[in-house]
Amino acid sequence: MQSTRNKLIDILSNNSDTYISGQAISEQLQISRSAIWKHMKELEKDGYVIEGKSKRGYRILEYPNKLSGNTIKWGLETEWLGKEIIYKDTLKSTQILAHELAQGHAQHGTVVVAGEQTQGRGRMDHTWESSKEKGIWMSFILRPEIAPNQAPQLTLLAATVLAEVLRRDVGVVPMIKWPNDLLINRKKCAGILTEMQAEQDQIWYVVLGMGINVNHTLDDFPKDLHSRATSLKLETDKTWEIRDLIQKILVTFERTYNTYLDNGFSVIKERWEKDGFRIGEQIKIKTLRDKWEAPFLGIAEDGALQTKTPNGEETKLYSAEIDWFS
Ligand code: BT5
Repeated sequence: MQSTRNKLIDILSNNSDTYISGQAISEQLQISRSAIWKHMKELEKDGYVIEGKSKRGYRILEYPNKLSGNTIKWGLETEWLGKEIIYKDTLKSTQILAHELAQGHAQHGTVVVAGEQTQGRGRMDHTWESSKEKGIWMSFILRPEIAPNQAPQLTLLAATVLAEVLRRDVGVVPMIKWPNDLLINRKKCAGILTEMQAEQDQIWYVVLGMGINVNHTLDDFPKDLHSRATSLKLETDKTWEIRDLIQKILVTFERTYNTYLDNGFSVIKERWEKDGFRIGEQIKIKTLRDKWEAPFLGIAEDGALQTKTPNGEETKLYSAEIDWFS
């Protein structure tokens, strides 16, 4: 249940250009005018700047700089993604909380964001470094009506979304390394982790996590990542507003996801392959059992890596590392 305070912020946010009268707020929230006034004073203590004019009403002039569910929602132009945003200063992992919420019936499009993660995770129990307020650490809860074997397509879809935002809004040249890395100048600046709960032919839910290094300097990374990780700040010499980037990602993700549901994976595949790292080249491949070199032929309709076995036969791989850093 949304608190009265959050509902009040929603009402004010939806009327950001105009004043909304105390009477209208009181009717919508079923609370007295003096209760509204008290809520406004509390919001001001939290850094909201609210203008109140007699006869006209209230409007928000400024949101607090600090990230919160409400500040991320302010001005967010999506229809379903991020209608519910849960923000925590510190979490073990946004994936863990998102799984808990999804099992408790959180709605499709719920977004979990953390200021820092103490146990951020990658694939196969890898660690994901998520230093405090330096990056975007967030997970989406999705309830897609697709078959479980199509879920890997969502990782590739998310990668094309990040590539689009990085190119269009940050002005860098991104490359997508199969299946889930975003590289700038051959260094990793973002990773995606898709996890799901499913039964034979039905997905219960997907938790899609994204970690993006935004305002890190080199010292914010552990030493072993210095030669292979990067951030938007390191690449552009600019400090980026995290809230603004989150909104751009949400809007672009929602649009791309809708396109995917309407038109299928082929549009995403085409976009992915345009930015795909080392497509057509000879790559190093590592699976649980084997290591070998083979050509990267492209990605299959189901998101798998198309390549050749050590014996030279064409094959599809669903889980592997390519061109890892040794
Ligand atoms: C990934 O795994 O790249 C997926 C990362 C997903 C992180 C998000 S953050 C929000 C959500 N909550 C979570 O707990 N996770 C998701 P993988 O391909 O396995 O890559 C992990 C490897 O990347 C590590 O083993 C390191 O070598 C490297 N690495 C770790 N932290 C990094 C960072 N901040 N930047 C670049 N590389 C990093």
